[in-house]
Amino acid sequence: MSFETILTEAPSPGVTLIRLNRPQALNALNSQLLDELGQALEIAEADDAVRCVVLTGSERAFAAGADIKEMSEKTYAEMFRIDFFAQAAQRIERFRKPIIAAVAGYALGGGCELAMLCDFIVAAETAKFGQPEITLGVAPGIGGTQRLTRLVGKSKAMDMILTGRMMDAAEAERAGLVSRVVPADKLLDDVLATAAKIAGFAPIAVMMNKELVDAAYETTLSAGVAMERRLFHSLFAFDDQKEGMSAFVDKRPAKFTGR
Ligand code: DAK
Repeated sequence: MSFETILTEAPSPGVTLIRLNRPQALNALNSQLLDELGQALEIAEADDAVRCVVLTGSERAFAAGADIKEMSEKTYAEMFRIDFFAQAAQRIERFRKPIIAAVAGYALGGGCELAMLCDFIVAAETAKFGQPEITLGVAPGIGGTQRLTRLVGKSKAMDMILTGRMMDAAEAERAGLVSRVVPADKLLDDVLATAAKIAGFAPIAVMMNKELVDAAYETTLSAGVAMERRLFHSLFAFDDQKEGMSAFVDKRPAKFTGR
């Protein structure tokens, strides 16, 4: 399928790369882009061969936010009726395979929220994160107040959201917003290698690991630990557990089959 506002590629077996592609608007998220992103994720979810997705933008911007030009004239009734952004956000929330954000340049407003919807963020040294909605007279609307606060804590989240200031990559790493920072010219190679590594593991185990980490945000500690124990037990029902452990004992690389 061909899209206009995103580009999709399969750079290595098991990996789908999705690039946001509205360079004229610093990849601002308009309805078409969110719709196409949702469709690309549907395709990746349905294809058993896809094991990991990388979401990226350009050197200048991951995404500079929701498209202000598209949003500016909308009324309350329209926003409510179309349930602005809800479908796209929920599509990513329920995506069951790992999705990594590779962020260079601006990740602002909805762009920062989109990155936070991914499983983890790898930042180029040029990355700049922010929730500048306050400067437009609004508030974050795709989970920014909730996810940023969980990731960086109340003090820094309040500082970012109430002032609209940007955080550079080093601060974002110190604060726990991003998993690591890499030189800008290495960003994509680094993240694609990470994705290829994940794509080589036992797919059911990968999906269960993702589900378990996500559960840490939704459950109590005891319920999360109980769920972890159960899923750990359940992994012994798969050939891939036997293969992974035998390969270790035999000192050879494991060949996972997804069974
Ligand atoms: N929307 C539309 N166009 C944008 C844009 C955006 N967010 N950001 C940049 N552009 C466009 C600019 O208008 C410009 O287009 P032309 O004027 O050339 O036609 C082009 O991209 C290049 O931008 P600049 O000329 O401004 O480039 P600079 O390098 O000078 O500045 C900048 C880069 C990123 C600092 C600046 O563009 C900027 O401040 N952009 C806006 C950042 C921002 O405020 N983002 C937050 C948007 S509000 C909700 C869901 C979601 C949201 C809210 C509610 N619900 C479900 C309820 C989300 C809201 C937001 O994200």
